[in-house]
Amino acid sequence: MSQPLTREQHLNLYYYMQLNRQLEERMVRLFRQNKIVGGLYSSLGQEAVSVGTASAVEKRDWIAPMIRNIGALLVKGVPPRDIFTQHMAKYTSPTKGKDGTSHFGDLKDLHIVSPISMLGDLIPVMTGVAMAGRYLGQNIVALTWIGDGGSSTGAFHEGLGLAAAQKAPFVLIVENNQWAYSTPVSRQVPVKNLADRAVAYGIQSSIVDGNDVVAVFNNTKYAVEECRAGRGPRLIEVKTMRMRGHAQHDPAEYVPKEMFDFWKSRDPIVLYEKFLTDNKIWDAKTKSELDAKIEKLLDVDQQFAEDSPMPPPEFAAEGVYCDGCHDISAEFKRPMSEVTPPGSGIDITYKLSDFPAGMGDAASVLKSANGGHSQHQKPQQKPQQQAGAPRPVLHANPARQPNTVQQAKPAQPQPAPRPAVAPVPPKPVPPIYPEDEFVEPERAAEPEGPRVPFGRGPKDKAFRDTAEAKVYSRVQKGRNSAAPANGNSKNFTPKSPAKNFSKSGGAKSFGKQGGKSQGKGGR
Ligand SMILES: Cc1ncc(C[n+]2csc(CCOP(=O)(O)OP(=O)(O)O)c2C)c(N)n1
Repeated sequence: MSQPLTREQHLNLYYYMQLNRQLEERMVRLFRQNKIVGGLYSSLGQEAVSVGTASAVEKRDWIAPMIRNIGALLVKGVPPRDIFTQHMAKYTSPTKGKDGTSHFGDLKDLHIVSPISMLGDLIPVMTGVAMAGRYLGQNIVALTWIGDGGSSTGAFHEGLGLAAAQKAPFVLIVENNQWAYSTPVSRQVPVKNLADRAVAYGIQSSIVDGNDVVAVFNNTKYAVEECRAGRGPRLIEVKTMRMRGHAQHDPAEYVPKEMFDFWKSRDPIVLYEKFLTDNKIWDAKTKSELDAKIEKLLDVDQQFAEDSPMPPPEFAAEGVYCDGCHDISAEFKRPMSEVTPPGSGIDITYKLSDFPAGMGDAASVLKSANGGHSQHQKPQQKPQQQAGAPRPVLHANPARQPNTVQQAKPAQPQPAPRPAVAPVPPKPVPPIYPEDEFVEPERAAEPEGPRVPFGRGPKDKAFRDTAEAKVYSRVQKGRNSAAPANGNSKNFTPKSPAKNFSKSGGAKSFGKQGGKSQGKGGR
């Protein structure tokens, strides 16, 4: 885990993070020139997550990136031109212009499963990939990413439950970038650390500073090794920050400025440049050479994409259904006889060694919980955590505290015999985000009683107290059959109430018109 990186590995981490950033910056410019056809989701500030995690898997391993993991595609070997052409929907793109974002993969060589837009679905899919790899004797690890928002989907939990029960060699990176669209984590998840969700599935997890690329790399490498040794799956929560809106259309005005300022001071590339300089891993010349290499590559690939044609119209009808385009077959790395009958035959009856004590512990747990008696007893209350109690501090260097929060410390692998670069002493990092200072925006108090199905502004509140509102809400409930407050159900018909109670008209205009409406019939 704490094995020091070689100089080449260090420089590669920088190269891919910077390539990731420069590529996306160019795509933002292309978007503004109206040359990007699909959505563009920035990973600004999250480059260390994509690059650090993807660098920790091997060529044989499988990844399934999400929208903010362009860096992982680059590390796995996808050339920038594929990402340019894909977003510009060019005929030269991996999907030949049929998709405008990053819905493409490479099952044959690079072992990349295409993103699935339905958040969470990649978790059961990649669990399946991990299980298939084990079945075929490939000794591979499967890895995917999920956002903080995506960690609340059903598929997340179903998939993780399956992975845990099957002990699948599967690594799940929970990319906690603090926001799901405009919803902060604290408003959609009742736990502080998303890594805690692993506890429910009995799997190991850790928390890492997602802006420290070496920490991300080391932690993921360890998780991958654990999986390969048959001790998976593992969940890693990386704490980072989405430094732009959800996509290009979103200026993210709901994010407190202080939060951006805080995370800007922790920019992963700036931090890593300083690290490389302080530890004499590079000098100014090396940096400018790497930067020039990136610029040259992007110049060529961008030009290629811009010069590429759009797909011909008739192509829209082609490739809709698979007509044998996928030349994929199971690659057995073990004798097939091991997994086919009779070799695979098992005795299907379960055996209990010492029932009831051995009955999955249920009987013994019940016995001790009841103190040997059968009646129900109150479970012991856990002491409440005191407000203001110290929060767990994250450590930049996982060597110091590999599973940085509550998990058991794993065995330390032996250091490499001759490290190219001396290991860096662990340094404390500031708290990831001063959450205690995060003041929620003021919200109007929820009104008591039934809600009039319109706005919730002060005007609406005033309206709610009026007699018309009470009548109206009944009419809405029962539509035309509802009786107004005076019991005159026959004649009461509000005249286009929704229209009248518009922004311009407000409660007043509805009050007047609605109250007077005494027509016939319904709407
Ligand atoms: C099952 C599902 N629900 C809703 C959406 C729409 N959607 C796309 S991205 C997104 C926000 C995701 O937030 P998060 O998981 O935190 O990832 P981030 O965008 O921050 O990287 C939502 C709700 C979806 N794609 N899939």
